Amino acid sequence: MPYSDDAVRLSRSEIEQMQVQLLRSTLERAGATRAYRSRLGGVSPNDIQHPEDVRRLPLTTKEQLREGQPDGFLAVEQRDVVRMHYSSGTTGVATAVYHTRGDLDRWARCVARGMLAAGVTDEDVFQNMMGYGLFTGGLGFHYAGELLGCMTIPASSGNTERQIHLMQTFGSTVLHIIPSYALRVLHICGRRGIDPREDLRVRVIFLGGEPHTEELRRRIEEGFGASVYNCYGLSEMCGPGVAMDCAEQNGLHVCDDHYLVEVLDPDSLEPAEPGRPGELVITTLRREAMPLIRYRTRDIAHVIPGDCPCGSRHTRISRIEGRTDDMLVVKGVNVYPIQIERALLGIDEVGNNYVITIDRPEDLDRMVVAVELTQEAFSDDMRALNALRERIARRLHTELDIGVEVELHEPGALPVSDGKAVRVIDNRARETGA
Ligand code: DLL
Repeated sequence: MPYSDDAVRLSRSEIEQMQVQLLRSTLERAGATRAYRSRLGGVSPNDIQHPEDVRRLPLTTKEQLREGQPDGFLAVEQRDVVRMHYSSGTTGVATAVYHTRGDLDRWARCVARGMLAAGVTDEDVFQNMMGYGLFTGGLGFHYAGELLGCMTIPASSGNTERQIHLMQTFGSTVLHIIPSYALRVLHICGRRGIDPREDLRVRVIFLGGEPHTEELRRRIEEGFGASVYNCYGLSEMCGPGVAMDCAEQNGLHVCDDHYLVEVLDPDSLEPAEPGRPGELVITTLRREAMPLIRYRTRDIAHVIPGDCPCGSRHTRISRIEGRTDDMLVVKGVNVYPIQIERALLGIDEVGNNYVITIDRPEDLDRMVVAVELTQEAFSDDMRALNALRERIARRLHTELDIGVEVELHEPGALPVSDGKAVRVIDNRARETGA
């Protein structure tokens, strides 16, 4: 029997009824932990009559999670824990997250739901190119691939030559990969004279783990000749699988039967106006080992109103539009790195890698954007290169409203990482000794 998932057929009211029941049991489980015992403000499970009653509960921050380490948030006996992951510390603070056997099973089902929606079946060869280990990206998709009956290749990240060899030898049809690494693979294919559209069999790619723009998604689709689906998640929840694109590729469906998502104005902490961006705040609904209530993700997105043509009534969110903590203030202006990517990738001559460096020589902020060009655009013609540099600088100026220095590089010249890309180097704190 092919794998199926009935939860995608739930009506909105069935989802909400389910959320109320699940929220009540989450409250009960969380109330037994050291971290939440005295923090729930006397709200009892019976006070929850509607999913919106979650707002009566306190928020949980990354700092609290850190203070509660290693086991303040643990809601089961340690013998019931079968796995621990450690968050990558995108913001410099790593925290342990625990899972029971049931948690792992539900996690695999969340990811499998998104893979199924993208048309993955047991006929597929699934090459999982995300790091295995403490990072949740690899193992998070691994068991979902197996659940669907795919021939699952635990390739992990890195060793690009071998990755390409695996794709060629086993005819991989589905990939899971970090966006910046997908660009790297395309680059190496180009250098080796391999045309992924002709020479590989990849038809579906799941991207996740780091912010990326629609422009970047399109480049990867074109490069591989495959459909690319976005997958969002974070270690504090399960990892990948909190929300994933469906076949419509017009927003990510949250697994509403596992996660209750709110979008809050990060300043007032009140619900953002419908359709307006705000911070994603997530409550786990079924997690046994480590229930989290109203966890502030710092990720910014908006809820997409209206029904999705795919038929699922699970909440749809936009791609992540930034993080509350990745905003840079340069020359007194707020700049989000993703704005820079959007502007750069809208220029045909710009290749697939870029690095933003900010420093403060003589007490004045300076932002330098180093950009790789495409093979076709890179040449010895200094006049043409200067004109291109000016065009890119003007485009960035229009987008950001500040002057930016642009450096042009040949394809493959800028540093790459097998894991999450390091796009921003801010030297200012170091220079001022702050
Ligand atoms: O990156 C989990 C994951 C792995 C998700 C693989 C999807 C695929 P962390 O290392 O804890 O977990 O980092 C979580 O990464 O809060 C976002 O800021 C960012 N992030 C994850 N997925 C996306 C995405 C994993 N699709 C942090 N788009 C999150 C934008 C993403 N940002």
